[in-house]
Amino acid sequence: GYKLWLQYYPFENAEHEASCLPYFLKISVVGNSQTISVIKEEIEIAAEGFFAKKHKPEFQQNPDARLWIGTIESVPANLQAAWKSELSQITEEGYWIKSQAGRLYIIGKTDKGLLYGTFGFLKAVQTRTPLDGFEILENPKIQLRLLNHWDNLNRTVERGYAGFSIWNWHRLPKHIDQQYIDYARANASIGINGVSVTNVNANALVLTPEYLEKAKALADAFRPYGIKVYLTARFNAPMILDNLPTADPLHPAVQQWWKNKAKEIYGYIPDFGGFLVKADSEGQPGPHNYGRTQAEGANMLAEAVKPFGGIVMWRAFVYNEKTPTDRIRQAYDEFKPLDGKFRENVIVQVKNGPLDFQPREPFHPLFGAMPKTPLMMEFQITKEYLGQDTHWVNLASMWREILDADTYAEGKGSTVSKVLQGKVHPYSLTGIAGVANIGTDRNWTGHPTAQADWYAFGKLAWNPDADVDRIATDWIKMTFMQDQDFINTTKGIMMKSYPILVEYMTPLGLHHIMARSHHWGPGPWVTGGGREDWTATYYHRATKDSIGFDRTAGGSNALAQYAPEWEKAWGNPSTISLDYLLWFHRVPWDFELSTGNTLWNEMALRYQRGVEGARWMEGQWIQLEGKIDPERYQHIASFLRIQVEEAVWWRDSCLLYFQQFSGKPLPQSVEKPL
Ligand code: GCW
Repeated sequence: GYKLWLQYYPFENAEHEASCLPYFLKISVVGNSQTISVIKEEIEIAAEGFFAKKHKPEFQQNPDARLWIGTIESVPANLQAAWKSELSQITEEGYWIKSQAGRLYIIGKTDKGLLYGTFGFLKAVQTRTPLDGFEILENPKIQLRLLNHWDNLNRTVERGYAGFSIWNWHRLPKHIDQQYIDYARANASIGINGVSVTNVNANALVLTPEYLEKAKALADAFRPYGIKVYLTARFNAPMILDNLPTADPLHPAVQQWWKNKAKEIYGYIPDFGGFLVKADSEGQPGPHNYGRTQAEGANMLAEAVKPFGGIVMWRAFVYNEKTPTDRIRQAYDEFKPLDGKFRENVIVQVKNGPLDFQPREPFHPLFGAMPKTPLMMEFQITKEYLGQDTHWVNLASMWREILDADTYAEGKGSTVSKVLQGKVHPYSLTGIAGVANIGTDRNWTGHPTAQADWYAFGKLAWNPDADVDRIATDWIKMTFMQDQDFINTTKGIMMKSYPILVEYMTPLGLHHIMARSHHWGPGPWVTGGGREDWTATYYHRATKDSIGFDRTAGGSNALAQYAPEWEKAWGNPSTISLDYLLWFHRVPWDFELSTGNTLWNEMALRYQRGVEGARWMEGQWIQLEGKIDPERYQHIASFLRIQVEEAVWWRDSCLLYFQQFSGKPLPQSVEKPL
């Protein structure tokens, strides 16, 4: 599994192989840069796989080559004129692949576009798309497409389930591990153009010369692949590193410290991307410590990196457990009034939902609510709350739901996807970040199928409107094989996996009923421990009569943070989508739902359905034995066994626990708890 989706399997069909071969024999790549070298290398790696080492590509400057790769200005004059309209549509990182008179042209505005175009071409070959007549124009719809690593300098990974951090700080800067290069190739192949390499729970040490030298080595290794390095900034770094008495963002000495620091960083990394900041949340220092706003904090850092073209990604995951206000409304309450107060090189990074990467949350109400402040998405690719390393769940399905959600900000159709693209409100910066699921495990992601989440993340960051069914098909073909049965069965599992997981973990809008601190497995009984909001009872509030969190006007009124259309749709427990019922409402156990079942029965039936779904997934996979290599087959099969057991564990413990309140028997079709 180390090769991810870049397996470049040999052709299964001799005829198809013969039709592709000419494009690999004589290739013309115009230009000369590190990125151009990387393009040639990748074609060589791919050809070695496709043609089982039988043919080696030859690169020569030859306008008659069957595969021609070059930037717009190097396109021959006669074609320039004929292709004027298409060429003018290619944006900075975009590309156009055009088949003409038996030749294939990969054209970009920049070398980076050519690199993406090359991967686009190789993907077509990997998915066995006929090349004769092939044409595609691709421009990214989002500018900043980032992985966020929550990696600590001691190589532990916060919420990482795939081993340790791949950054070996001890061996850096002198040793550049092959894994960094393969990581960069994988990222470039899906259009990721930035990585924040350190945890948002930040260690100021990364800003010292010793570590900047190491970060520079990573940046140098990633640059040819079009990937910029970003660092997390600990807000009180001036105090920690240089004994300043304060980190007040309005204090001139603090401002000067950050300006100097930015200059120092750019001395090491001239194209440093900027800072990612978690402030005033879960023990992290921030502007609140000095009575300042999030905007004042962000702007100070923005001023520091501005002269060098850097940006600040300021996280909206800000809440204070000591305030009695419903935790999920705090970020909106705090950021909404600051709309328009951020510098132009600040983008606010918002999690997909208002709580914390739960299996299912409604979209974050800040999306659509900040017309004058660019917002970017933060998805979690690592599955902190979704079974961690052993559960198979296709996260793209969840992301699709969020991206398609309508904010109604500028009328119907103002989807989260459009907000992110700056199409609802004109944003000067656009971005999507994903918390990486990568570690030192030989297959990178722990669960072999979690590679699909990394892959799909990149694809959706490039085009948030992309079809996730198609993404899954491509991933399966490139990662495993072309066999139609295998594709159908595997894709069937993937496309159903998300609703199945939600049903056995948190049906009907239940949330944060996981075990304490590690967040693995059920824990609806969790209480105490000094943090009320980290207890399950804070969220589900089960009593003998009812269950759920009232977020309507009669309760915390978090519902009012959404558009009136949603207030209407979600405001009534009889008509709200059952997916969000207990997120917004407190509902009596014998309340009759639109399904005709009482709340209690529906809950029990959904947990049961979730378990049956997990068993179905295992049953489907088992049929594929012998189709792929035994290693990956077995790995997934044994994880599915764990997934089924844990689905039963979730069902039984949640139902037994909640039954103490409901006092009702389980419906007949629900298995008796073990
Ligand atoms: O999801 C929660 C995690 C924390 C994390 C925090 C955050 C990095 O439990 O481990 O800290 O969110 O997003 O800041």
